[in-house]
Amino acid sequence: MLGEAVVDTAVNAVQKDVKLNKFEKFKAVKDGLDVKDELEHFAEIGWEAVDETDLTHRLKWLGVFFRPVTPGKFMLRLRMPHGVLSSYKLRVLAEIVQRYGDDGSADITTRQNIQLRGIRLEDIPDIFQQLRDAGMTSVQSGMDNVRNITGSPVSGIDADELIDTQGLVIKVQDMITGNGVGNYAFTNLPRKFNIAIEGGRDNSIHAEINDIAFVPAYREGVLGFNVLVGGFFSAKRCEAAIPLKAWVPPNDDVVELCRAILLVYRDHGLRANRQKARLMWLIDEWGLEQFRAEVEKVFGKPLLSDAPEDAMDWDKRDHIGVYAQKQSGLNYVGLHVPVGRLQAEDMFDLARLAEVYGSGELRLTVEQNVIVPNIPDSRVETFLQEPLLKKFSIAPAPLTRSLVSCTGAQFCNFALVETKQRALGLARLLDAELSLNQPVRIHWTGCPNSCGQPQVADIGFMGTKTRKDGKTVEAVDIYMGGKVGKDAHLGDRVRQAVPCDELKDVLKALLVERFNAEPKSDLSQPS
Ligand code: SRM
Ligand code: SF4
Repeated sequence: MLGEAVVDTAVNAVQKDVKLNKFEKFKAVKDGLDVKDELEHFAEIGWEAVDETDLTHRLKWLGVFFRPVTPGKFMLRLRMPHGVLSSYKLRVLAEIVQRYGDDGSADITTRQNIQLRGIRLEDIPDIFQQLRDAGMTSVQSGMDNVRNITGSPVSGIDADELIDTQGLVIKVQDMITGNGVGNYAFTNLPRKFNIAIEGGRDNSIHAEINDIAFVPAYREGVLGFNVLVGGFFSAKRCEAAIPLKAWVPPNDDVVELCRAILLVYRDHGLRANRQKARLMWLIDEWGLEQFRAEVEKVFGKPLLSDAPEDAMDWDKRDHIGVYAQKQSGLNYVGLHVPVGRLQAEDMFDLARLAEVYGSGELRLTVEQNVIVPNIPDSRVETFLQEPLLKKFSIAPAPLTRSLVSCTGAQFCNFALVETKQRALGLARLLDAELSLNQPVRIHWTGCPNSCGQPQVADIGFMGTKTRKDGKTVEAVDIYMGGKVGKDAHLGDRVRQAVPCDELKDVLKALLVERFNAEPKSDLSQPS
């Protein structure tokens, strides 16, 4: 844990900066984390009476998001390090959303995490107690904090994995959040911050789009991690992470290097213009060599040079279906959750399946799906007969299978278009009309913030508006060429402002021309 002295340094660094943006100003007045002591009071006075900055900004430090689209019904963003959770935890979350009836639901996010919907502010003190009792936290999951830390969803069960990263991810989260209770050392970063620790061969978590990514690499025969820095997406600029030219062994050096980079970012990151505040902007300003040298100073010992190449040499897997684990006689089964949306009864059912057939554990993927691990060979067939697998299939059609979508207009006030239902409707329609011999990864994002990562997709859609027949209508910019897995790189925008009502024909043509889709010969024939 960091001492008071370091925290003071951060505050001074912020206060010395003369040109602060409005977010920096309100953070300087009161730290976002401070609202943790006011929750009972907020619950008593009701959300309408809460100070506006506390309501719309500071509560996000606790993972509580006011939704202007559904005032009074909040979103609660958890932390699910490595996307691993127990049936017990999932049941607690199911009970929380169940009490909100039709307003209550949950989403699996593009960072292997869970967000709950329909939450009432007056229930937050009670809900936080339930989370604490179940060993969960939502602290520092929004605004200028480190987001959920991602890792391979099959860590520890994948026969081909290089490093089991689960323990490391938890240690890094505990360092950043003060073991889940909140840590003022890292609650005033210049901007949001993403960390990923990959231990598999297939770059399962899009390492390249994180502010810090650890990727497996052999250095002089020893397995550890090459370190990448500065990856991010924003409305203004998208960059893949670049090598820090450093290698660390898979031990506490990972935690200490995260700490060092975060301290350098916190104390020197740019705070004048919020559109130019992510880590890469600091690396640009200083140059990589200076950035690396400053990090090394805080790290407290020389950084080793990087390994000549990383060890991610596989195409990316989606984990949907039945797979043998490295533990003989056990299997993991990946279920497809359409656009990540869960209802309370789905969550109860998933918890039951994990207990009855597996070990009670569940895993989440950045494709917004669920994995049930540790199912014995003898139980797989019965598991596959469970009614929930009709909804959460192990063999979805190719377009539906690889679909990812951000929240969109249903709950997000940044959204320029509705995403989840439109994405699913279109995928299902074209799955019915076209034969494809490969999945096509389609990602939807409702605005240029890129939460749905259209730049990593085969085909990405980014919400926008356009004029058609004298009216403003919902439209998308189209991205193509995102490559994932080994040699990942970002896709580019290839078309602008295609009205959504023309999208079916446009997408169909793209699938035929570029992905060898063929019209199904007779749509009236049952398949
Ligand atoms: Fe995001 C803001 C949802 C992953 C880039 N993102 C938001 C907010 C909080 C805006 C808001 O207050 O309404 C959205 C909440 C909507 C809601 O009600 O759900 C939101 N982001 C999401 C999620 C839920 C999308 C999803 O459906 O899965 C993802 C939650 C991840 C998590 O568990 O923490 C989510 N957001 C991402 C990603 C993808 C990733 O991390 O791999 C990105 C791009 C990568 C990156 O950050 O570099 C992303 N979100 C943004 C940005 C642009 C950041 C920037 O530097 O400009 C914003 C806007 C902002 O921060 O100002 C944003
Ligand atoms: Fe909201 Fe835009 Fe993020 Fe989608 S991409 S969740 S619309 S901020």
